[in-house]
Amino acid sequence: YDKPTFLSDRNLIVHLFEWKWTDIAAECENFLQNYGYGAVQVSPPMEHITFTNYNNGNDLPWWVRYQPVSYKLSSRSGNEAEFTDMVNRCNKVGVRIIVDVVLNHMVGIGQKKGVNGVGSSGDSDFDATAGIETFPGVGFGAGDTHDKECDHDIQDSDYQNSAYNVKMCRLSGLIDLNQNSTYVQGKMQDYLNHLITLGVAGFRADAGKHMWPNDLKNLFAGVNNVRSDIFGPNQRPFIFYEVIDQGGEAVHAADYIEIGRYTNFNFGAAVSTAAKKNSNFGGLTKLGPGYGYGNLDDIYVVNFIDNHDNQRSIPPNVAIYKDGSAYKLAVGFMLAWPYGLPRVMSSYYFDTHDQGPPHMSGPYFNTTSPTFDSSNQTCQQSSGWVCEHRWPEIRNLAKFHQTTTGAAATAITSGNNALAFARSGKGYFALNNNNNVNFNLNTQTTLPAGTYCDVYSGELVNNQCTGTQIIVGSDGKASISVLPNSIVAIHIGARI
Ligand code: ARE
Ligand code: CA
Repeated sequence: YDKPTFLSDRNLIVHLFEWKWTDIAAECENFLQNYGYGAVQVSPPMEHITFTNYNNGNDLPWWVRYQPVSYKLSSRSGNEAEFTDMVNRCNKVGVRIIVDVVLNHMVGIGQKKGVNGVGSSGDSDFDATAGIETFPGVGFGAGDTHDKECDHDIQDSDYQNSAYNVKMCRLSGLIDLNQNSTYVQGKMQDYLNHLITLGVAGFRADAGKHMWPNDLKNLFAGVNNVRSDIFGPNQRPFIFYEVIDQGGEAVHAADYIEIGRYTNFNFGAAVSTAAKKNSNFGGLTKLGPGYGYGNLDDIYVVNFIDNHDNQRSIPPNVAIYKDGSAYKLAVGFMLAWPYGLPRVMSSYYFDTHDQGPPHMSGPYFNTTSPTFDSSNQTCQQSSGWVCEHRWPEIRNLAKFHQTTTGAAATAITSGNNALAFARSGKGYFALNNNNNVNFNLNTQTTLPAGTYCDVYSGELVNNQCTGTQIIVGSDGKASISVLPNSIVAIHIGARI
């Protein structure tokens, strides 16, 4: 389950948070396939709760997507026909779909609206039916939950003291399902197999920390192989679990590595601390297994700088799109340094925690599409979408990531708030996190002689560099000067 079911030189996920299926299909065709993005993590596709009166009827929070009403493929992102078309069109251009599956729970206690589909209306938003726990769309009732074991919320102290409570009690009021029951497993297997039949490549298991690894093992053992006509024979789905483990807690990410990968929150924390100048970036040249708590072997981790939850913390303890160059340095390093499977976050602009994606007015809050600037392929801010994955520095480092697949990090130079390394024979990367001084290198790049385009300050267009040029001599050496708070990155795919 830990082997990505992606094209072999596209080991990179982009999380198109809250995007519509129709927009993702177009994005695979028009953009992602050209920049080495191998898979899209999509928002949960199942039927979810909906409100008509949230924020005076002006918005629908993004987190309704994490409150399943049924496993029908009908959500704010689109319907089943649109979902199917997206999977087909993305697969056709070699971009896989990873589905965020919410298996830990159903809705928040007392929040049952939406039972007739996302477009339904009528009930008051927080209806007074607390305790009613029937989900006819799936066939779940109170007996399929953990009510008997724990009918209250997980307490903050439980995270330190009780793995049992973390798994058996309610995560912020969400009705907790019993994944140990073969009946419950069967319903979930039907859902997962339906997605596999449609051609998806794998899953992000939401709230993985709140389910027992052994139950998950049995649950996924009953899930089919991914489609052989797309992925080849006998391939298991790729699975990673959302397990937040930064040390000092009762549940450990290491408990999940037999059954897939885990979301490595330690990586984004370490890189963000350096990017925000609270530690020496030069020290990150050791980032990998053994570097601080929780950074397990390469094949077990999905790494990322920020995700849709922690980018909303106040203040975020990780770098996010609002941090400008610090964020570009953090994501740039992630894409250049060979450790784990990276995931790029792609957001919409937000001011408040709950704010939903760009949308039309109620009652349906239909999500509106990103629009693009034809001169530089970025998303127009006026459309409300940030599209970090299209930022020139990030997309070109995504391409660097693709071009350097499999090449070891060598010729490592660690400076004061600066670092540089080669990706043997394929690329060279240098980062300067100082405010005032350049980072000057006269270094072995391991690259063949030639004129290379720095893909951070520009790119290769019509056989010319739109940014800085770097000359590599016949001895493989080059003089490189990295400006403050910047990067120089060259690779064999962007050479004149
Ligand atoms: C919403 C409302 C709540 C309400 C609830 C039920 O905000 O006020 O009680 O509905 O009615 C998301 C949102 C939640 C939202 C939920 C359901 O973030 O605000 O609740 O959807 O709509 C823990 C978990 C981790 C989880 C994070 C958020 O371990 O699994 O909390 N992350 C995933 C998703 C979220 C999603 C859910 C799970 C639920 O990525 O987007 O919630 O499906 C320490 C611990 C962590 C802990 C963290 C925060 O770091 O180590 O384990 O994470 O604190 O508590
Ligand atoms: Ca649970």
